[in-house]
Amino acid sequence: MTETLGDLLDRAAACGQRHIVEAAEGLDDQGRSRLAESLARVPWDDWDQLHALVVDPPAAAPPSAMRPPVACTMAQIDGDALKARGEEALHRGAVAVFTVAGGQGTRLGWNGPKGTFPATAITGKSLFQVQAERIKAAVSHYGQPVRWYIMTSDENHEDTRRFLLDNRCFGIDRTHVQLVQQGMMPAFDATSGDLLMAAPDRLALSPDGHGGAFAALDRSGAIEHMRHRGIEHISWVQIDNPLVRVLDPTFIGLHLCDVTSSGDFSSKIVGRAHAAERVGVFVQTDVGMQVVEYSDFDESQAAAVGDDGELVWRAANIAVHLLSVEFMADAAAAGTGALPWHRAHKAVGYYCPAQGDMVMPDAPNAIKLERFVFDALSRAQTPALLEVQRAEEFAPIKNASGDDSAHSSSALQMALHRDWLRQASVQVDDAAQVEISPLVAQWAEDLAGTPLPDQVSADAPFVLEHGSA
Ligand code: UD2
Repeated sequence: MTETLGDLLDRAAACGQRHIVEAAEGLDDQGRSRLAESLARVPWDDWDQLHALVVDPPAAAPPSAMRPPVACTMAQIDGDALKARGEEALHRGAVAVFTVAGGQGTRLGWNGPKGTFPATAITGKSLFQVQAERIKAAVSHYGQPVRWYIMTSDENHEDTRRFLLDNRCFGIDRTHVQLVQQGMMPAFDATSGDLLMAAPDRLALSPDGHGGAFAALDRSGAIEHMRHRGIEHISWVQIDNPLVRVLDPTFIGLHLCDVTSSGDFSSKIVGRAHAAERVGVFVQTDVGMQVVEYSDFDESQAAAVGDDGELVWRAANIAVHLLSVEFMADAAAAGTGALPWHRAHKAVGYYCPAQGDMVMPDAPNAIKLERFVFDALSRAQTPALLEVQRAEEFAPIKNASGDDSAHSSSALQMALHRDWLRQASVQVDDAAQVEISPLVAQWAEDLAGTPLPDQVSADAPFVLEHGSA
């Protein structure tokens, strides 16, 4: 039963949020209904716990008794056998793709959903188009429709829907694409713990973290939809990585059949590039496998080097997972309390009722709370890790410049595609600008049988598109 504005304002007052009650007094009917919508997003029943987490957080410390996790490498596994098992699942239509794309992408400074960002080196295909083409390649290869679930948030849901429709889902049957809206959480004043307002008639809200996916998939009926469609596992990928192999039969085979895997939660890792790389790290503890986020690792620990000269904590989380539908259903049934809230200290502009104006702080003034999917690892029986090559699978676009930027990602994409052409005995200039569509190849061996020139020079960009000579 939805609470009225009066009920919600009573709850706000009981939680010491009088500034909101006062703001409501000056609103017209439209403003009052907008404020009611905002206030309905606040988990009032958890107020005391959340307020304490904001104003008096427990000291963050990585788990005790950590040790590096065991991961499989491509050299160790029977790749052909596992690939065959993964292909069986794909031929059965048992695997769907789940793309988390609800983030605000503020670091990129892009005005729109991150999935609309032009990501490929020469043709500038959007991140959504790249993933759509990878899905299309699998559909034509395995002869089965692939369901594509995309997580959005209030901030980008409509724009995402419009973009995909305007682009006719890049050739994917639109009935096979389902947008799933995640929950939102209020932003809190970092000092007082008071709710921040974005305007006189609404709170400052932000997406509740990709860990909000379990509740979102359950609430939207997507889990039931998957069960009904015979989907048993989802391939979980982030929208920000144009090299991500959204359906990798070898990884699927390992997840389903390898002795190290209970088939509920598996992940890909790469070797961490350096001690300061902003990625989470998989660790093994006495209570199971966990990911320690880069923000929770102290510098000395993050830089620790073993006798082999490698980083001790090198198992970088590239956010490529396989989860069983039943594992997700159980995680959703465990309720929103099953995953811990993580605090992010950010600068958030807010409406100040006392001044009757917006305040735009330079320094972080707010606490945002998010849930992370990898905190569900503790619910998995034996999660499996597969180490893959960074150069082949990881070129994220997160920042406007520097590391993990569009520039660094384009360079990595072209280096990989030049390497594939060389493996196919093409002479390629080091400075050649090349782009190979996922519809042509997602692995080097996919180029077998594709007509290729003897050489590619730096004189003109070289693009291999589906159907191009
Ligand atoms: C994430 C991982 C980091 C590493 C890195 C690899 C976390 C907290 N950190 O760093 O360990 O794996 O990726 O590239 O995951 N998203 C949503 N809803 C939200 C928040 C995020 O859909 O409420 C999506 C977002 O659209 C993006 C992905 O999740 O695709 C990660 O975004 P992020 O900014 O939370 O994490 P990031 O990229 O700093």
